[in-house]
Amino acid sequence: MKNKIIITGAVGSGKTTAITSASDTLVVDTEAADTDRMRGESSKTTVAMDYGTLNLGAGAKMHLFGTPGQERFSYMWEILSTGATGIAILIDATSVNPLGDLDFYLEVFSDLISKCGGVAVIGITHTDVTRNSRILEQFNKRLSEVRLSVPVFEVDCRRREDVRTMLYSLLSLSESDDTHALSH
Ligand SMILES: Nc1nc2c(ncn2[C@@H]2O[C@H](COP(=O)(O)OP(=O)(O)OP(=O)(O)O)[C@@H](O)[C@H]2O)c(=O)[nH]1
Ligand SMILES: [Mg+2]
Repeated sequence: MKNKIIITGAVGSGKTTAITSASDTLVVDTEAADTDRMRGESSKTTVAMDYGTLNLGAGAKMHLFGTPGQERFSYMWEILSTGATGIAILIDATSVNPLGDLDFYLEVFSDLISKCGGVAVIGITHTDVTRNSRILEQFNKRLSEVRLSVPVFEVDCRRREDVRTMLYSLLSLSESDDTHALSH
C-alpha cells in the first residue's frame, strides 16, 4: 500500500481523535468501553485499529492507521506496521513522564522508523492543559541526544489543521529523501 502512515502513542494521547479530525473519509474505528480506564476525559479505547484517509490530490491518498494504546492489544502494533511508509508518534504532555513515553515509543518502533528511512514525526498533544512550557525544548534535546532528526510539533488532535500540518510534514520528509519516497 502506498502512503501508509502509522499513528501510535499511549492510551489517551489522541490517536483516534487525530484521525477523526484529519480524515477526508468516514473513519473506521474499533472503540470499546474502557473498563479499566484511568483517564477522565474519554470512556472509550481503541481495541484493534482506527483507519482514515487524507486526500493528497490527483487521486493520491495517505492512509492513516491508528494503533490501540493499551499494551494488552500490542500484538496489533506489529500487524498494523507491516508495509508502513511513515510514522507519527503522539505523546500526551500531561502524562506522568512524557520523555519516558517518547523513549518507549522510539524503542518499540525503532525498526519501523529505520525501515521508513526516518519518515517520522512526533506530536505533543494536550499542551493546552499542561503547565510544562518547556516540553518542546525538552523533546528536541532528547532527540538530539539519541541522534534522531525527527520534527516535533505541538498538536491539538481536535484541530484538523494541527493534525494535517503534522501529517504533511511526513510527506515533505519522504520527498526530501528520494530513496525512501512515500510513494514507493
Ligand atoms: N485538551 C486536549 N484534549 C485532547 C487533545 N488531544 C486529544 N484530546 C482528548 O483526549 C481524549 C482521548 O483521546 P483519544 O483520541 O480517544 O485517545 P487515543 O490515543 O485514541 O486512546 P486509546 O485508543 O485508548 O489508545 C479525548 O477526549 C480527546 O478529545 C489535546 O491536544 N488537548
Ligand atoms: Mg483510540
